[in-house]
Amino acid sequence: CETAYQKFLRQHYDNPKSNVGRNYCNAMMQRRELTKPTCKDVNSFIHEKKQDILDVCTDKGGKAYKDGLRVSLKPFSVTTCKHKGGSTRPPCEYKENKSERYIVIRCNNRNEPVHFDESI
Ligand code: T3P
Repeated sequence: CETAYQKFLRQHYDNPKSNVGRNYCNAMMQRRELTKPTCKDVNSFIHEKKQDILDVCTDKGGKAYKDGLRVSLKPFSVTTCKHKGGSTRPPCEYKENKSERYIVIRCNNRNEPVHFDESI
């Protein structure tokens, strides 16, 4: 079954950024199974190398932030998808915002990311 780290990758890792047609968020949220049974409200995809994301869990690429979270030392390319509102049942309509931001994540005791908290 899916580990917390595998779930993090499914939900938040997309490098290089997938070519999925007109509406990146509508396609990716469906493809990564974030629209069942209801539309996930907010979800971010990171367009950086897997090792660079892992490094945020260590001193190499990250540092301690509040509440046991970690923040990246450099800005990452991130697309955040936000549900447009209306019905929370599929089909889900998202707007996208792509920018360079510091990512805030939680890591497990094996220094793997398991939760995306926010980008700042
Ligand atoms: P998860 O813990 O499965 O990674 O905070 C609730 C969820 O919203 C959490 O899911 C992460 C997600 N989220 C983003 O992906 N990007 C954001 O910028 C914010 C604020 C939340």
